[in-house]
Amino acid sequence: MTKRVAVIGAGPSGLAQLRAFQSAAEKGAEVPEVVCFERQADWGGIWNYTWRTGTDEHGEPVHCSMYRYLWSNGPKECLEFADYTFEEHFGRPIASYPPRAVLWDYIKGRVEKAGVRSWIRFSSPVRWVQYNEDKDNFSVTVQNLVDGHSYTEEFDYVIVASGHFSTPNVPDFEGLATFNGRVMHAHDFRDALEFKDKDLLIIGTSYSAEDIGSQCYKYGARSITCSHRTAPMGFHWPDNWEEVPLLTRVEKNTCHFKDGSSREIDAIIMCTGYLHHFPFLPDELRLQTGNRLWPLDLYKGIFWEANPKLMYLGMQDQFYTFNMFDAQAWYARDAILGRITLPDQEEMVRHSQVWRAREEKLEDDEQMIWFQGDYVQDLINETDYPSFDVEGVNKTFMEWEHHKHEDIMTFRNNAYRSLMTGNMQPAHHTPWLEAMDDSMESYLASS
Ligand code: FAD
Ligand code: NA7
Repeated sequence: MTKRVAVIGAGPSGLAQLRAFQSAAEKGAEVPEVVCFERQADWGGIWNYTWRTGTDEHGEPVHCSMYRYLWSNGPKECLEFADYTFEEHFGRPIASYPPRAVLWDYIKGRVEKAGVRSWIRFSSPVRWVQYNEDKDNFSVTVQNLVDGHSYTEEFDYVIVASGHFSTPNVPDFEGLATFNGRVMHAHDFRDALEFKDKDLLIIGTSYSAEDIGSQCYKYGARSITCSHRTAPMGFHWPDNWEEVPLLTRVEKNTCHFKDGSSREIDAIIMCTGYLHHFPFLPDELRLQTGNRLWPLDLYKGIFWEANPKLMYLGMQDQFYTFNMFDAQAWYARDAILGRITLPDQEEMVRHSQVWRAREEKLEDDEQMIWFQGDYVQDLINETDYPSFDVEGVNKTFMEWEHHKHEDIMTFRNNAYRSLMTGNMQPAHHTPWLEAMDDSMESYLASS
């Protein structure tokens, strides 16, 4: 009987899985029936923008954490698909830090070409997954949001590709209930113009803090104060930007910090990260981890060690994104097709511990990038995913880091060489700080 594979989520990771199976089928392999369940009405995961926050029209939590005017936070040359280049999609080289709409279009282009949309059931959140010991398979319970009907089907394999930057981690701070202004998490941030002429407090020091702060600066915030728990970001910030220690207490509009200083603040945005949240998985199948490069319990960063018929894609913290999800999806596919034999559980655990021990010694972003590059290389060595210059991608990431430290407000004006086509990409027609229109038409216009 034909095997069945359930893929949960049609974001970049889930779509990578569909493309992996389709590409094997195209080359003549017999592939299982693949059914992808997607909660949203369209594909692209977090890149599928909505103005909505909170709950959607069906009462489901809104998945989108992206916002207007979001431009890629790393060079597109580092995330390029090895089997579908930007030049193939856009017909020519384009600048290196595309806005969200351009990247969404690129993600969609590959899977439209592959013709896998019919494999996806949209508006279909997975509600529960249960392993059936007697049949060695899974029961997957899904709700069709359009007609409200719930149903259960059996699958031989389940691949969790539901993302982990959607359920906000929201700490509490003393006195917040007295604050006379907007308090929100990055997940609900949509438009920097809301904060024009405001004194803004941002809590956190990672990508969301850096980028949301930069957006608000670009669109006219009066001042930006960034509060850190561990260490400041340390970039060369504009004059109206300051880094302070952790918020300790709020009294109406006065925010007090750990060093005894205080500021008058109009709005607070918590850029405090996200939770790995899988309400559809029972304890024995559920990954429990923080946002890190090597979560435990996943052999090769993919296979649930206690039951490797359950797989996870994209659950790591990410420097590498789209092409890492591809590397994982091709590997998962080959395990399902029997082209790769997995070791026993003891060996899987031992293997993961070796990678974790290495991860724990990493001291800075550069080391973390080389680590994740090694991981991607390790995966692509064993499949027919088109081999690409991982070392070259690492070096492009190094340039990116260097450009950010040179000037955090101009790093997006740089251009890089595609590691897939070898072609140098053009600089964008307008410096990022002056480019207010984030539409695809504007980005692709020649001047
Ligand atoms: P997602 O994109 O989150 O997709 C998961 C999908 O699963 C969603 O469509 C969701 O609806 C679906 N789903 C969830 N639960 C269920 C369920 N129970 N049943 C059915 N479907 C479900 N990466 C970059 O490379 N460059 C960037 O510039 C960049 N910027 C980012 C900015 C922000 C604000 C955030 C939050 C992330 C950014 N990322 C960026 C990282 C981003 O996470 C990845 O690019 C990528 O979207 C991850 O893909 P994914 O498929 O794993 O997860
Ligand atoms: P990250 O990268 O997981 O970073 C979370 C940040 O939140 C980090 O600076 C943490 O500081 C900080 N944090 C977490 N909890 C607290 C509390 N309680 N108090 C103060 N600060 C806290 O999440 P991001 O949203 O920035 O990035 C996620 C993805 O979105 C990323 O891949 C980008 O592509 C876009 P810490 O250093 O741990 O002290």
